[in-house]
Amino acid sequence: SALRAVVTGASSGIGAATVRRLRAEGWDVVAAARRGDRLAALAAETGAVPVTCDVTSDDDVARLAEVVAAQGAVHALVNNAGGALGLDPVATGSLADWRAMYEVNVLGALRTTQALLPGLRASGRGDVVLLTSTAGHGTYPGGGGYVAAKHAERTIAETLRLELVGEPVRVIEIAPGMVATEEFSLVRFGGDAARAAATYAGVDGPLTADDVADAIAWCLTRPHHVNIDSMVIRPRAQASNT
Ligand code: NJP
Repeated sequence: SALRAVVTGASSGIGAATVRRLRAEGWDVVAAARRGDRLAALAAETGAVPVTCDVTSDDDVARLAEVVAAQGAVHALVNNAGGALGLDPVATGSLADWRAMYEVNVLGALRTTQALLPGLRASGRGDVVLLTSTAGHGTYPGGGGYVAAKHAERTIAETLRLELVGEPVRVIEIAPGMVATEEFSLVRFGGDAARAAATYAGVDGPLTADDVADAIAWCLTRPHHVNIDSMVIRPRAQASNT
């Protein structure tokens, strides 16, 4: 029978590309995010099972775990829900923005991982993927709470991997640089996707969501004794951690 993956933040960007890629490779996929209309369209297109779920909600994540358990064995959780909600200097950054970034990037990934881990262990072939960032491998002025949250998420990945040694669950960190998604255009270009695309058009452009989905799928399809601990993927032109 097919392997089954759960992808959070599946309604756009890297998450949606990962759902498409895994479906194309024959996986059963549960696609989770808050925007139900987007999930319904993705489900109609790909055959993924849509679950409306805010990863900052205990109830929503518990329900997600119930839906997944009802589907059968689970083999991969892709913790992709996240993003930068405000980029400000440390001196003036809003505590509300920092809190929100920790809620989704750090505690959201933690909550979802805790909820799905029993199923991933029980299947005998589990993977936990965490989408961090090049921002989690350094820092930059103005990166603020996003940098801090991605460092925290990365540390969770490192620690969990050590804690799971001897168990049939791998932990894989994927750290992309600039990716041409809605988040990217919103944070860098005030939501002007056309200007974002024009600025980065050509060979020195940002990664595409498909580039990152390829990397995720590659890590997931290595023989299960091979753990790709951490993969940093940047566009060639990106020299810094921004
Ligand atoms: O962004 P975007 P990306 N509960 O905005 C969902 C990291 N990254 O694909 O809930 C559940 O297209 C949201 O769905 P919805 C980044 O930090 C990116 O670029 O319906 N889901 C949407 O599907 C993030 O961890 C870049 O609004 C929640 C998805 O998250 C990951 O890549 C660079 C949610 C975000 O999709 C995917 O981001 C980098 C919640 N509470 C790292 N809140 C980059 N783009 O340049 C949000 O280094 N979502």
